[in-house]
Order: sequence, then C-alpha cells, then structure tokens
Amino acid sequence: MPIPARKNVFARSLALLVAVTGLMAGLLTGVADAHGSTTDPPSRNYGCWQRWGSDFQNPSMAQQDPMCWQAWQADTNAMWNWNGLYREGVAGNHQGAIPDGQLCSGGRTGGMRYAALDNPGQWKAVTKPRQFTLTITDQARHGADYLRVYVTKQGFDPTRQALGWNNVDLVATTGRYAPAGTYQVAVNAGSRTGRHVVYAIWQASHSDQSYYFCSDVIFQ
Ligand SMILES: [Cu+2]
Repeated sequence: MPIPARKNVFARSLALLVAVTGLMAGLLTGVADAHGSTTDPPSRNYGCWQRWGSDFQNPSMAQQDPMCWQAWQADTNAMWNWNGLYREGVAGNHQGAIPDGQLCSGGRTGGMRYAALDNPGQWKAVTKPRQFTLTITDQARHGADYLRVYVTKQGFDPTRQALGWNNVDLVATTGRYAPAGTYQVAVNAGSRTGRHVVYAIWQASHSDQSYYFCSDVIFQ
C-alpha cells in the first residue's frame, strides 16, 4: 500500500512542520514580548535560568541547588519566562495586589506559574557589600516610572518563611528612567548582615505594568 504510506509520511512531515513553525513563532513572540528582571543580584527565577537553563533536567540540581530544582519541577515556564513576572493595572497599590507570603511570585501572577518562587529554603544567594548597586535589565525598553527596593529586616529567615510585607523595609526609591537596557539603583542595606532577600518593584512606563523580583543575597 505505497500511497497510504506516503500520505502518512507526508502527514507526519506536515505535522512536524506545523509544530516547528509554531515553536519558532512562539520563540519570536517571546523575544518581541520580552520584558525584564533584576539581573544583579539575580532574581530567583533569573538565577535558576542562568545556572540551569541548558541543563534543567540534571538530577544533581536537587542536591546542588534544591530551590531551583523545586522551581523547575513546579513549572519550567517560571524560568523560560524569567522576564515575565509582572501584574497589570495595579495602579500603584502593590500591597493591596500582593498578599503576604506571595511577594516573590507577584501575588501568584499568571496563576501558579511563579508560585514556587515564594517557597522558603536554601535559595542560592550572592554575596554583596551592604552598599551595592542593583541592576534591572529591561529587554523591552519600557522605561521606568520608578523603582522601589526593599530589604528584609534583620532576623527574618528566608530559608524558613515566605516573604510578607511586614518582613521588609523600603530602602531605596527612584524617579523616572528613560527607556534603556538597564536601570540601576544604589542600595544601602544599613547594618544588615548575613542572608537577606532584596525585593525590587519596577513600575514600567509604557503602561501600568508592575514587576516584582526577589533576589537572595548574603551581606558581609
Ligand atoms: Cu513588558
């Protein structure tokens, strides 16, 4: 039955072509829609994407980087879309939009996609001096109405507790930034020592689009 067999091959090729075209369109759309994140100190999902994006099924991650492992297991899209952790239409009421315990997922924006970022545990943390520069990378050149940076209070333990608003202090707030690839803000963490979470809000300028990023640090 050569004709049906050939048809079958053709149908499969067509299906593959459609799938590949769809994937490429998705990738292109992803680039076109790209937004941003805190890249230094790296946000939780940006760090997990950086360290494991090319090797995310490696079971040794469970030991080496357990919080990234649980995030990848929960939803790989939290890492593939490291630049998409935002809410729309918050109208400046960030505390109203984001419940305690859900700061790192932006109040579980997009359903459960980013929910694993809220989980307390041994997130990989970068060492920073108490006065450091925070960098947000904006792939979409949205600009910023303002940035706000919070740091956890001394004594709060992010390995045991999810972040709530009363666990953080506002330490930096800025004016506008013209559209650019990166926005930087000087942060002074005061007398804090040891492990902390830096929480950044980026209010984009092109529309009411608010971004929320948790970055794990160790102050020396
Ligand atoms: Cu955007």
